[in-house]
Amino acid sequence: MASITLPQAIEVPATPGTLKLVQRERLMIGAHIITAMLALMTGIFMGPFQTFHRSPTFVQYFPNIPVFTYYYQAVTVHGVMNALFFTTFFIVGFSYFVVERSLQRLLKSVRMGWVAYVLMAIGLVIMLITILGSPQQSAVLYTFYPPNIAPALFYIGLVLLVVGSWLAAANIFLTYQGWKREHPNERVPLAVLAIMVNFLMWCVGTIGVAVEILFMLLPASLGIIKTTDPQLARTLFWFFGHPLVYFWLLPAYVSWYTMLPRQAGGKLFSEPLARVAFLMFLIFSVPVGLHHQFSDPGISASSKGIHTLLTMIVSVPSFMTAFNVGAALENAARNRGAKTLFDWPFKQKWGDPIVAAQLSGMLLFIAGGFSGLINASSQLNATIHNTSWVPAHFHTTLGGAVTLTYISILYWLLPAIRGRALFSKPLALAQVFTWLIGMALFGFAMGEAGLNGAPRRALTSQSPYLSPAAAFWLDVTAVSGIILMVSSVLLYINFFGTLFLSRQPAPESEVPIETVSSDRTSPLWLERWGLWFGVLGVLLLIAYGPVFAEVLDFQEGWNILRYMPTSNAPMP
Ligand code: HEM
Ligand SMILES: [Cu+2]
Repeated sequence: MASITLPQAIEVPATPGTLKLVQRERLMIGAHIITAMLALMTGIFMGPFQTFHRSPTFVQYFPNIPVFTYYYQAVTVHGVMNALFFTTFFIVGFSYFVVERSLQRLLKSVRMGWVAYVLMAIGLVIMLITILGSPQQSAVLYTFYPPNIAPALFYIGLVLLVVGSWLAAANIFLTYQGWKREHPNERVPLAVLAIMVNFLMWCVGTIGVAVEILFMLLPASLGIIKTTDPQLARTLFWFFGHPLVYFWLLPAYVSWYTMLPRQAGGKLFSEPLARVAFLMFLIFSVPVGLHHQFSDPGISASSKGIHTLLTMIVSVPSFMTAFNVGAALENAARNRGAKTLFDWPFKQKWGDPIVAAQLSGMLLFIAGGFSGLINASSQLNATIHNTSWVPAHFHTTLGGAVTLTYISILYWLLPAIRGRALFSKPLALAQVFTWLIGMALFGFAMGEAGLNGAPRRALTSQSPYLSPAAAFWLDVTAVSGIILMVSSVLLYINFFGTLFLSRQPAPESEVPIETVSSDRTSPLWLERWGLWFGVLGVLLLIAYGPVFAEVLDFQEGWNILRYMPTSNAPMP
């Protein structure tokens, strides 16, 4: 396993004498990561206040909690900025870094990289202006399907984000293709295989949302069409919505599989197994969207059953990951002197924020993953559907595992790009543990509230029918909100501190990225993308063919002219 040490700038040996260009690369990755963190800052700023507004006791004692007055505006800003903009910017920047570093070559086109960035950034600005400028009209939430219709600019912001991400994907594919041409008989490094899988899956999944926006939402918003079909729109949205969650997760897996073993001082158990896991994500994470629509009428139970089955299958590569990465961590602990059956989790580098953040993320992911299996089974889903159990689930997965892993990446990538050491390691450690405790409490309390009937997406402090048990757990959630607020402040002290105040040079540490695959045993056909696309196509046909036949309602003629959208989100 070769590795490269990181000087002030990213030097890509394959292109000697182009340091200026290389500097520009560094700028580009930096621009993505910094923009991502600014989007997250706007988004998580809302989070604690949402927990306060949902807590009956909190509102009783502090009736005039500041920050926002219209609840759905806050939830929209929070969801859109965190789940759509922060993630996409971070993933694109990190993926560029991984691909360039692993393949030892520059991106195919720096110019295309900037065009993509600018499109996404304009999308971000348009989106923020729209949500802040017209809170009632644009509070359609990050799931934005009809009947609520937002101002056209909301959708244009989204289109720019998606088109930008497609350009980024094309850039990555072309870079890979260039490498493959020069190395036809080599296995691509695992991290790059995973990034390829992630963007291929993203390109397929985003077709759903592109069709929804271009043919339904945008024309409705502009008044070109007067009616819409929420069922069809929801189906198109969730065709995209589940690949979306894996789009967030796979970069975290890249870190767990290809960086954490070395950071923790161990060795990955099996690289071929990891490759198979990523390919399983490619083919199984798209044909499962109906698990978000178990309560939807107009879709047959058999289709829902097929999607349940496929969802259970897509949990298999996650179990494979738990085993593979778990074994790597055990190996790391044995190297550090762990002897007994159960002491290896304690013998990890818990004092290193980069390792601790990922381990904490994994702990949260265990809870989040299992709660996901409950969501995914059609019958159990009925008990938790649209309750606060659901945000509990995705704050331990997305807000916990994924976000903490991105933060761990930030803690080495930002210094590498800025050329200055992380502002404060102890603060970083405190941030990681407060986030772990805060999200664990948030997950538990919101989950309990949900089981006791608290709805999600509701100003529960005002609801007359809240059970005492639900009210209690929502109060506990507000406590988790305070802890998470502290953690967020620590995060941004370190972020801005590293950018502006840190004076130490970045450590000449190794960036944890492999440059050649150490794997000599995986079959090369694992990289036959045409084959995997074929398999995915067949699965999609089986899983979605009947669904679209149902929602498009061919029996009564092609009927999508059923519903008059109201133009406003619900009023407070
Ligand atoms: C400071 C930490 C955070 C707190 C206290 C927090 C709090 C909340 C609360 C209370 C809700 C529920 C709103 C409702 O259903 O009425 C919510 C929703 C949500 N949160 Fe967070 N959150 C935090 C961080 C994050 C992060 C880091 C992400 C993603 C990267 C995230 C993504 C979401 C999403 C996607 C929703 C759903 C919005 C919707 O239902 O439309 N949150 N959050
Ligand atoms: Cu899903």
